[in-house]
Amino acid sequence: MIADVAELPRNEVLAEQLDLLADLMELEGADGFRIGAYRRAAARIRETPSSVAQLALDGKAKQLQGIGKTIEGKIVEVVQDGEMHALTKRKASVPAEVAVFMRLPGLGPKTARRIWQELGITTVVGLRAAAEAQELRGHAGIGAGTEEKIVAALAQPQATEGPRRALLGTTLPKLRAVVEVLREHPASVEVSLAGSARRMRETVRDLDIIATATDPPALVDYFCSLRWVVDVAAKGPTKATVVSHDGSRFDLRVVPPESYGNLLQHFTGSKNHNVALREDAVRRGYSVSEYSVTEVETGEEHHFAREEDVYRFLGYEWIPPELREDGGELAAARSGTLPKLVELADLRGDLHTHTTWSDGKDTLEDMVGAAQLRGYAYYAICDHSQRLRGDLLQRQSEAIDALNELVAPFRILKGIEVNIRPDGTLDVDDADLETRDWVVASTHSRFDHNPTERILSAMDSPYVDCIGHPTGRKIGKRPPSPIDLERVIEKALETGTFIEVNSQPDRLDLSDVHARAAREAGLKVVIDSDGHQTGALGYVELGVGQARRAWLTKDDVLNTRTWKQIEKLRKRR
Ligand code: DGT
Ligand code: CA
Ligand code: CA
Ligand code: ZN
Repeated sequence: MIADVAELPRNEVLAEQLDLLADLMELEGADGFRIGAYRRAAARIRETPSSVAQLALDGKAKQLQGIGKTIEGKIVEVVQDGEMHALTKRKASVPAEVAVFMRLPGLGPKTARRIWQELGITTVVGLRAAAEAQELRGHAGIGAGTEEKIVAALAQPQATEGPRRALLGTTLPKLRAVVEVLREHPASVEVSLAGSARRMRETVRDLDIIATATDPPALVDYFCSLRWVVDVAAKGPTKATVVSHDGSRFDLRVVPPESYGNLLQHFTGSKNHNVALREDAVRRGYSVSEYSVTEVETGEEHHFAREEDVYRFLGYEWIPPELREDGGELAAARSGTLPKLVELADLRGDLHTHTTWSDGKDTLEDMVGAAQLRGYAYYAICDHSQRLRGDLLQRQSEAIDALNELVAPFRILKGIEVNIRPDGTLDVDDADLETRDWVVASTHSRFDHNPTERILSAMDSPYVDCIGHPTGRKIGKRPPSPIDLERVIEKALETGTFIEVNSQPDRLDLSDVHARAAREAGLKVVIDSDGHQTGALGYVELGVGQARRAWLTKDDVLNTRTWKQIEKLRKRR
């Protein structure tokens, strides 16, 4: 029998299992080729927009690049038997926490394996004790320096967490997969994400889930026994904290249904929002706790099953989670003046994307197909200028013309992403720029060299429509270049240039704070994916999240309009 699509394991779940299999094989010392193959398959599955489990059942998963017969077979096992047998076998032979060792600073799979096999250490607690007693140095190829790093890393309360704050874009799919799995459990009633991920913060520390259940301990047990859990850091009858094999920490709280609204409100935060809400409540004679709102005078307690009712009772409109940062949202919600925030479905097209004509991973045809599936009306191909020298730009235009005939009325725009050189000039001449429907200009080198002046000078070009990733930051890797945002916004308004919110998970550039400044100055922004593969077009959800955190409405975002309207709004060429 073919299972219903809704019951099939999600792509993220399949990818996690293949990654865990690769981790465990690496720890066992298996050969590198198969490990690499599993990791590549996991990456491919994450990028695939349709259900890979369904494709595998239909015998079509092998058509995906990087997935062969063997891996397709493993996916079918997950669907039909509820487990991947090779993974079950390895989980029985490799102690679960050893997978955590290999993520500690200075340790890779080889050393992790030697710690386990040569020293017989199989738990994080055991590793910490050995490192503190200086029993590791001189063994398993570990020197004093590495041992000290292990001590330092494990001394932190969240030692096994991996990088301190993970990117929202990589975490959100996992969190949603967990929420989905918990919803399927018979004891669960309501399950919601909470915390910083619900607020769409660009990075998150730990992942918060709130649930109600007919049998709370059963749901907590189930949560702790999920396949990818390598460590249960804390567990009680109504809550637990677990660590996944990739180091993410998940907090689950199961709460009484009658207080679900109170608790969801509390655990969504932010802390600053909650503090301000409570202070405001105190002034009005109420005391707000995780579980209830109490009238101070009478001592009467109010519990709310719905979050909307917590806000309403306290005299506010319901506040979208993205706004809950104590940035004026409480006052606006009290006076009924919250903005109507832009939504993902408002976007009518993507104005910054790549193909295999430059460094994209998917072809023009595939990218356009994926854009059509998203329901867009227009779509700009903005391949990198340095990859379109000679007659290539002209040849790409011809390819776009030909495809446009087939997809009309869908409109493929001939865009380009040009480089802003260190001296502020563009690396494409005006005659070529004139042939483009949409020009994105970006800094890709020497980020600290006159970043503001270079952007201002690019905006002077009559052909530049939009500035790409204005600060050039890579979250956790490269700091934003110190641009003078005020001058950039002013010049954008003066020249009729737009600025993007680049939705790549590690860019989100403009950031929420910068986008809010743009809005306050009256500048419209473009939310685009900068997608280099079909699976990346969905990143605009993250850009929309930042835009909502920046209080942006539909009107503040240029590409909520038709292409015709955009042509009227942009600078004259
Ligand atoms: P994160 O995990 O650092 O990315 O950020 P959050 O916001 O998810 O923070 P987390 O997980 O520590 O706590 C979840 C929510 O619980 C937080 O947003 C608000 C609430 N909360 C936590 N600690 C406090 C507190 O000390 N006071 C108040 N009023 N609320 C708190
Ligand atoms: Ca959190
Ligand atoms: Ca938490
Ligand atoms: Zn790009």
